[in-house]
Amino acid sequence: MKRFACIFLVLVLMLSLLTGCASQSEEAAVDTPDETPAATETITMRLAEVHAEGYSTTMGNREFARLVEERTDGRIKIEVYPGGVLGDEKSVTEQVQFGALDFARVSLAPVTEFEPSLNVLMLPYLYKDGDHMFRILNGDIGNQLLANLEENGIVGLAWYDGGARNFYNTQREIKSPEDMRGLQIRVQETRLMMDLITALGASPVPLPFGDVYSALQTGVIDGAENNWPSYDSTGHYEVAKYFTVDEHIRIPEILMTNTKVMESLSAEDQEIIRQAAREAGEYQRTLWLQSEEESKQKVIDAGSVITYLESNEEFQEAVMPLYETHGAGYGDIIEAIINTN
Ligand code: BDP
Repeated sequence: MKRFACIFLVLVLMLSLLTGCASQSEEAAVDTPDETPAATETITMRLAEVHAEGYSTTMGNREFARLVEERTDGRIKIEVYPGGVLGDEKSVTEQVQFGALDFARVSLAPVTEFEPSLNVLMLPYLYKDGDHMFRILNGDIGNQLLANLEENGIVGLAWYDGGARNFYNTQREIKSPEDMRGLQIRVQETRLMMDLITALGASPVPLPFGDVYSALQTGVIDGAENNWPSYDSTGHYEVAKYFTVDEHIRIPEILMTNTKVMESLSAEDQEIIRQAAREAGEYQRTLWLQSEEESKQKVIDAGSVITYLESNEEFQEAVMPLYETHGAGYGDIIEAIINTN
């Protein structure tokens, strides 16, 4: 009996060694440009998006998929899954990192949990405006920080616009940080955003984007913060009518993939993907600027109480400690961003 088991074990071992070799040679084949998927093979990939159909980022993703399919003569199909059906942003970021998902368009916030150096691109009151942010993202600083992401198995393909974020709540007009005291404010599930709320004297409640509406409605939270189009598209304006234009932060948004997914494609297809993503990013930004205006008008017409601040100095002062905590070690980059026109 014992001998039998022994022979069996040896056989199993030999078999596993043999199959190990086979998959290795397959892997080697993937690295050889000539042996990447045959030009006629059709590949279907998935892209995750939390926003609904019709939102600018979803439309950008659809444009990305269209361009890739067209330029590869239908060999690469990208299926876009909007509305968070593949998971919240924290989860899809992890899925892309592990290679379980091909693409995701997310806010940079969940990505900073893997690569903290990216926090430097989302410090409060860092950019003068959206154009300034895009000059940084598309310049040396943006490229350098994106390269850090590759060490985590993630390839950043394009930047999308997410505008400036503002506070809104169910309770009262916010005219100064003083008015935020005691409010429970939902934030994205990342340290920097939690610290920002604490610095302003309110209590942060980290929650996935899709849970915010009901949390506002049931009073689990008093408020949240986001850009005009998200405040509109999610219907948050229906339940939290006090909106303050404090523009405390601009968080870049990113279309990303996994390094192994990219490496499994021919150099030519990789370039098609990169180029299509860049064009989709530009397209999204055009749509973004229109949607900001449209959403603003829509929520005003629906009765939101919009508070414009004479100055946001008090907010700026209160959040400055975040430059120490989250920007530590990146003083040069911060200075370079501030000094870029
Ligand atoms: C929106 C972003 C989206 C984020 C969401 C949030 O477009 O990527 O998930 O905010 O606050 O503005 O979670």
